[in-house]
Amino acid sequence: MKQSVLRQPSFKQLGDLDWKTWQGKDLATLVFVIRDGEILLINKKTGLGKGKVNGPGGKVDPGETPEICAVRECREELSITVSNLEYCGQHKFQFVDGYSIHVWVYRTRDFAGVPTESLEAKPLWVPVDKVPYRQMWEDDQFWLPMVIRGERFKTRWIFDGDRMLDYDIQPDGNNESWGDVCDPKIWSNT
Ligand code: 6OG
Repeated sequence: MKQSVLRQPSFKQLGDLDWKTWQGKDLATLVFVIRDGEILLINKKTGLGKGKVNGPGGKVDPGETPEICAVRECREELSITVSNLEYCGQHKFQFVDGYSIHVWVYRTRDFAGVPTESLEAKPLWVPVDKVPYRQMWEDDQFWLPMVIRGERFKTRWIFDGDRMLDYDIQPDGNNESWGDVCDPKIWSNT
């Protein structure tokens, strides 16, 4: 009988990797539109994280800047044109199977068009204090509240498939305050 070969991951913790020379195999973006106390999310229908709730975004094409990619992905996935993107932070995701992805995160209050379902994504607006973290990647609960509050970050993560094994979040300054979404009344219970 054929024996299946179990490959042990060579790293499980952040300290098992040399982060100074780390480079993501892919470069990608995430965009969060926030307006009137609500955040625009998607049910992701294709690609990495299919079946999860996430922000619109995707892999950066050759020759694109992350910001141009962010605008293009929002057009392709939701038929909206986002503008005045604010940089929020970046994630270094390392998976134990060897895959890695470096993700730039943006937020904005400004867009044109009506968020419309595509083959890649179905839009959903949710109140900023009712984000469905249990339907999202495990990391999101740690940093998406920072995006909403306007706190920038630099993060590193180790994942085994869907399972988060280790992480580090470093604060990296602040975005300009958005009084409406950072309303203390909304945040008093968190
Ligand atoms: P496409 O396959 O759609 O690009 N992504 C993650 N997003 C979150 N919130 N958490 C993660 O934890 C993620 N890993 C990847 C970045 C992949 C999209 O998936 C996002 C891109 O928007 C591991 O082309």
